[in-house]
Amino acid sequence: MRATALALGTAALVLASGAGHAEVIRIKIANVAYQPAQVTAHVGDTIEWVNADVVAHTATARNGAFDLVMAPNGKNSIVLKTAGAIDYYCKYHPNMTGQISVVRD
Ligand SMILES: [Cu+2]
Repeated sequence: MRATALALGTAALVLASGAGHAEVIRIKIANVAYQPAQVTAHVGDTIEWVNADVVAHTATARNGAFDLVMAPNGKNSIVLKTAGAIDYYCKYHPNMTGQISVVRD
């Protein structure tokens, strides 16, 4: 929805801002990596990690904001509450790292 609003121009973008336009951003986990490793999201958006590997992974925020476990072929999600950059990693595979840049609408 946000990309569509951008394509329609500034007036539409203003109308589209505010509550009710939260998105779900999916991050695939495959081959022991977050794909994509870096995403930009907005306050109110949901981040959903979908694990396509046959082993469990976590998404563990270095600032303590979240600590999720994704079972093999499982998924888990959070809703972003505050703006800022969040670095996260997998507790089982510390080489797995990702970042979410959370901005306000
Ligand atoms: Cu892992």
